[in-house]
Amino acid sequence: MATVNKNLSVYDKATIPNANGLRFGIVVSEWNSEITEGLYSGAIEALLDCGAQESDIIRWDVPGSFELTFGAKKMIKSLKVDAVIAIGSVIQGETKHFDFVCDATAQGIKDLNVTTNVPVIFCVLTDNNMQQAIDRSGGKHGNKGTEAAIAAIKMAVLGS
Ligand code: INI
Repeated sequence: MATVNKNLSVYDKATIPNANGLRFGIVVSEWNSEITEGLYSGAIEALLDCGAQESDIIRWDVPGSFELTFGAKKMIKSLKVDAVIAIGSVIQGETKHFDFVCDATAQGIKDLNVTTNVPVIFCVLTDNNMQQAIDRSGGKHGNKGTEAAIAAIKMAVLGS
């Protein structure tokens, strides 16, 4: 059965590998920056809480979620990172643009996971409205950035 309203910020530290010595890249979309900055804060806090060093976390910004794939690809090629977190927020508007951006972003990140040896974590909120995004970037449903950081640590260890 699907988990209903799982709080995205809850994790059991005892079950998470120590992230000390692992290197993380974080690519952040500038669109809906009030949301993506909340996701970034959640991710950073969890990485540090689990033992990652600040000097081992590299942030790059890209204009929108559509550009996350290229940013993550370039990061994997230019830097030695153990995992990349791709952070974005796409909010439904009046046109089909939402669907194209969401599809391309999800497919692009999936393709990187298939074709490179560095895991790329999908930390992209795809919401019907701003309130849903607020609720998931440090609001009542927790922070998807936290969930993404925990996934990044687990996948970095799996890939190392
Ligand atoms: N990009 C987002 O990250 N979120 C959005 O909500 C959004 N909307 O609504 O248009 C968005 N569009 C920009 C897109 O990601 C690209 O940056 C743009 O198309 C240039 O390639």
